[in-house]
Amino acid sequence: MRILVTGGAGFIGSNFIHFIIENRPTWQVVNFDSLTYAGNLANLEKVAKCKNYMFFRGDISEPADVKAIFSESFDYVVNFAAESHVDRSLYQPDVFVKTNVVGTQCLLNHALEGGVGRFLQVSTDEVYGSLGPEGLFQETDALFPNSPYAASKASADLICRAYFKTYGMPIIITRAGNNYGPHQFPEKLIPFFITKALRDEPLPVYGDGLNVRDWLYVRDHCAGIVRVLEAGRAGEVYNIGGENQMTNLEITTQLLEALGKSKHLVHFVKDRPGHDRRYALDCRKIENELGWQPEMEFRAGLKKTIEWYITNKKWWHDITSGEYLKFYELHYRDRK
Ligand code: NAD
Ligand code: TDX
Repeated sequence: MRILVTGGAGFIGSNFIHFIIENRPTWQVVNFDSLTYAGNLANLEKVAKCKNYMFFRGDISEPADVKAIFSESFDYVVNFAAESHVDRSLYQPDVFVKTNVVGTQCLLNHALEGGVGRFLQVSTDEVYGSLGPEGLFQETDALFPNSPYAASKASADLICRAYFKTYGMPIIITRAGNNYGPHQFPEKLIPFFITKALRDEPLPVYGDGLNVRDWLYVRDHCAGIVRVLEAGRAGEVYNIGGENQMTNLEITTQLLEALGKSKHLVHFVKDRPGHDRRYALDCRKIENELGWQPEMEFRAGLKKTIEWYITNKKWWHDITSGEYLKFYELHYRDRK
């Protein structure tokens, strides 16, 4: 099998490549990534010399780059490449439309021309919008995205659907909940708070801290994607959730306890504009049809994640001293 992984230098993409090299050692993996602020080849140091792994730097929204990669054919394409941080999308929505919408369409176009066995679009629960206190998102629900990020991912999902219906392309969409685990860029809640708490810096909890997310350990997500790729039905959508709903405040408290840090580090700050209240996924389809289930219990996953950030301080020191801080200084002063 030859598999093209886009966005493989990011958080989930790099965990996915490790998962494939370990669990599908006969597959040839090509990683196609433009290396934005979130892409980091240090995430792939352990596999860089493997004979069945190759890196190609390119942008999914640049037709010449995409055409070049599709000069070879692939059995599978998995599209992780995206701008992925909601807060950034509030300030730079244009970049999100370019990569997440135009980029996905560009990839689809060339994959269609080149022929591909299966195209898997990695999507998110955010496309469904926000839930009240009850209920779960179903695959058949209408899409009501609220942030520019969520709207760009929903648009990509719709373009995928159109390529399946119109051209018969073998496309499958997966929609996952909030991932956590090693190698996550320290702008997302869990690694942001771990790296801040380790420096005894205040943890900025947005609003009342009672927004709920469904947390999924990244390795469980990768296993779910492989299951869908190999056994899912073309044209279908599969939710992949951790079945673990928690408020941001619960996460923060557990994290401080695990690190042995004071709860006085919690600082309530101005809410994120358009902040979705709750996400939660109904995962019966992937469970009943494909036999996938999340395996990692949250406390154990959080412990593993914290240990990784403690052991890999250089990885996040290199990041938090660079471009990322400049973005925060520019846009986040008014949140304090
Ligand atoms: P990430 O921001 O850590 O990584 C994104 C990767 O894509 C980076 O390596 C970056 O360099 C690359 N990239 C960005 N723009 C590109 C472009 N134009 N061309 C080529 N490469 C480009 O993101 P992540 O958290 O690993 O998320 C991966 C995918 O999973 C995204 O599509 C995201 O929407 C989806 N997703 C994420 C979560 C989550 O909790 N992180 C949950 C559900 C779905
Ligand atoms: O400093 C913070 N303080 C805070 O209270 C940050 C960074 C976040 N939050 C809150 C906002 C959310 O309610 O924590 C929750 C999680 O925030 P993020 O980590 O930014 O994730 P979220 O906005 O839920 O989106 C994530 O899940 C779906 C990923 O970033 C997306 O890529 C994925 O599609």
